[in-house]
Amino acid sequence: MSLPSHLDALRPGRGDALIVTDPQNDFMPGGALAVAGGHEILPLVNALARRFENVLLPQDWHPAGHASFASTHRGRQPFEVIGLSYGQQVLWPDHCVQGTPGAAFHADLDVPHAQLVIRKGWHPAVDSYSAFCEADGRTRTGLAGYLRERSIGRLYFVGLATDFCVAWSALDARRAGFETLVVEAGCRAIDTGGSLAQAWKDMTAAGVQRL
Ligand code: VGL
Ligand code: ZN
Repeated sequence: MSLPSHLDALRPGRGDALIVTDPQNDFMPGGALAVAGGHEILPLVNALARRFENVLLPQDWHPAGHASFASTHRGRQPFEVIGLSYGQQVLWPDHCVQGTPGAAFHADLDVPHAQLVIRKGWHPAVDSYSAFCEADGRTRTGLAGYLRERSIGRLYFVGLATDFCVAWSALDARRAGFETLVVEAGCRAIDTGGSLAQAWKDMTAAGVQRL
């Protein structure tokens, strides 16, 4: 596919990375936590990724019985919010269970040159939307250190979902001092309880650029 002109004009270099967040089967239509239109991003993501030397793939990767699954909590339903030890947690359908087909990258994702797959959400008791830091706000994934060691200072985000994993990662990227851009055409949202509007409000306030 040909890129829209504002993306066609991008000339990413050594210090830039494209972060393709969670392009996994369970977030695609038909998946356990389907994001509406999730698969529609793939042609643009594939075309954009060809411009980048540095492509990174966060992968949601939960053990069975994860704390973010509604099924783990007696009497709870998906999309309810409960309090866990580290704060408020949206409960989800079981999704992206380690080693299952739902956790695999979508077959139409075409980024063979991606350099790093970073798995997150593998601590049984803690969720991790962000690729940088778990939902307890303390436990780091090591991604910021990896990027620093490689002198990567500017991050372009695409992927799923805009209002959870993309937004939380982009906010943490800003906190860690990276120049941060979200390519809106390369994202799709879950949008539960006003989460999408809130995510853009928070990202804009934090200095995330909306492309
Ligand atoms: C995500 C909810 C639960 C995401 C992951 O990738 O945005 N959302 N786990
Ligand atoms: Zn998850």
